Amino acid sequence: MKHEKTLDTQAIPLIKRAQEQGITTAWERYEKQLPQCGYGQLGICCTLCALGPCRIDPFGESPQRGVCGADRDTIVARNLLQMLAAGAAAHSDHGREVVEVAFKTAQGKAEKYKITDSEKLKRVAKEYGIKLEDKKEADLLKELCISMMEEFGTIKEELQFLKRAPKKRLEIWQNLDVIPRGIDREIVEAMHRVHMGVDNHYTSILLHGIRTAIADGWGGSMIATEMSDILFGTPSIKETEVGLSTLKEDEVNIVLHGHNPVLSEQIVMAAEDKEILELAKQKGANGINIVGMCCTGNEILMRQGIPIAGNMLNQELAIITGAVEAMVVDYQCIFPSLSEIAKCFHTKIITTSEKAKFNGAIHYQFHPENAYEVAKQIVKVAVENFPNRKKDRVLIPDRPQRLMAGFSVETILSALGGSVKPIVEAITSGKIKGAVGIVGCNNPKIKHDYGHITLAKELIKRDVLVVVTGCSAIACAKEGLLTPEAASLAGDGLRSVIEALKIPPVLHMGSCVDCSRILVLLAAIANEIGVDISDLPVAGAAPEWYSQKAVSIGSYFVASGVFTVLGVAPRIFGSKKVTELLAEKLEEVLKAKFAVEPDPVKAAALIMDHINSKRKSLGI
Ligand code: XCC
Ligand code: SF4
Repeated sequence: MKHEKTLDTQAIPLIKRAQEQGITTAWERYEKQLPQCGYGQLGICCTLCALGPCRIDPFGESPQRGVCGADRDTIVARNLLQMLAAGAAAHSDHGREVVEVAFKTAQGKAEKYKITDSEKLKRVAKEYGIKLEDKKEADLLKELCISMMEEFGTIKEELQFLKRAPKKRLEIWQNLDVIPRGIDREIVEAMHRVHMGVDNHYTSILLHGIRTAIADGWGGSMIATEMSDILFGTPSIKETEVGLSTLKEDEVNIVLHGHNPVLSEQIVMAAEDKEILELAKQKGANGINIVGMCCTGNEILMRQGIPIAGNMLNQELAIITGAVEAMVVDYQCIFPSLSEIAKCFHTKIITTSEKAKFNGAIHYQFHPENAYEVAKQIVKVAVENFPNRKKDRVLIPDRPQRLMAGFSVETILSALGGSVKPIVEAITSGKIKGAVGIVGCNNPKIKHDYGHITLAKELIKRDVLVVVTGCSAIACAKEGLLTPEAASLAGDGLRSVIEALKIPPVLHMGSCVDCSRILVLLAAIANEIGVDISDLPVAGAAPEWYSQKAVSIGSYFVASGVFTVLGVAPRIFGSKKVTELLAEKLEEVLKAKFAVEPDPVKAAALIMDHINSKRKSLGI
């Protein structure tokens, strides 16, 4: 079965159904936007202040300046920084929320939460210079939370986790004066700089973008990952299923969508509550089926082995199956269209975060103190909604796909016998040519999942180990690339390595904030060889990115020394200077740069050239 919009065979019948029933999805809404504004695409439209909106003539005619006098370079750079700041803020605010839940846990105010990985707690506390002595775990957690909260403010001069970066990378950051001082501070300063009449030099604006992105990757996101591991457990290998077919005909289906694991973990527990299971039976259901969506889905997949229904462009389709009793959302990447689509079915859209409310949704306010109660209420709402499901309107696609996930750095290291040495040896011997992180979203500008899957296949075929996060991981999972059997698609060298370890050629490392795990892994490999990350035969790619968070992720990859290829053009081409800086000049200072290549086959070729040249420089 082929389709022009998606590679996901399970999505096809639902896209068709939507068209037949006159339900609009992101694809049609995108088409209705065409042609998208040319000024906007080039980044030369400025709406920052009320002297505007202003735009620059792309062909050099008049006007060449906004009312305030800003030129195209300033406007493009400021727009980009504003996007990046929103992305860094989203990741970091999520991180802060996890720390807040941990803090309440340490104080005994959030009784349903507990410390799950106490070894990691000790390890991270030590990194923060906290004396372990014979402190109680709760006290240790409290001290760690306070230290992490300080990272957000202005007390410190540099973030703790930057020390995880190779020495050479730290020196590069120091010389360029882009060491982040505090996570919130850099984000606020970014917003200050984009105010009319503040930072008007594109280089200065973009360098602060680099600083803010580092504060996300080595700060807010890393804190989110580490603290989630401490509270909910560090992921280990899990096998389960992926696709819209994970929804069940005879059970209450609850989809958990968004990014933060703090409530979803409780919902997973609440769905096992005897009283509620009994109620489900009374309502005629054979059980309660929890499935994930996007990165909340990735979080509970990585830690609890919960099946995952799909990625970003699957969210509307899940409702269109007619089989979802409740879609529970926290924040980020949740289409405002969901409550409209839900009106055509019996599905209830349940919002849970004070900062992410939706028209037409029911709101259940989550607090760490009452999390389990709220979780139980939500599950109950879903169960009670089961009899409203119209059986003749249910369309659940068949053939779920198996997958293996849970590859935290800890799990990868333990699979390798405790150190990165075996990877380094495999890379040195040439069995593995290099490693590439494929990350990021879906975007209707690119055929759904095509960018991720094609790039991953092209790379593993050429003996490149691929690691994935976010919606990219889910795309690859749907194609079966996250199974050990996918070794048959790998080149001989890579195949020999992964077959011995019984792991897939594409390793699922987690959610979007878990791109920080990729940084930790890269740093470990670089430190083992005694080089910088930029010396390694590695690259990053975001073939179908859309979000502001992806701008931040791409930027901290490049800031960390990783050549990064984007599949969707960023809105910078209205400024030659900004484009040159990001695609060329950054290399001189950061030893890494961006490239844009919408065709994943060509992107693979670009990446291979890069990997081969790095191998040559290393003399391997
Ligand atoms: Fe969102 Fe994280 Fe992008 Fe997917 S990948 S569309 S950001 S859910 Ni991070
Ligand atoms: Fe126009 Fe300058 Fe205001 Fe932007 S900041 S809208 S370019 S006047």
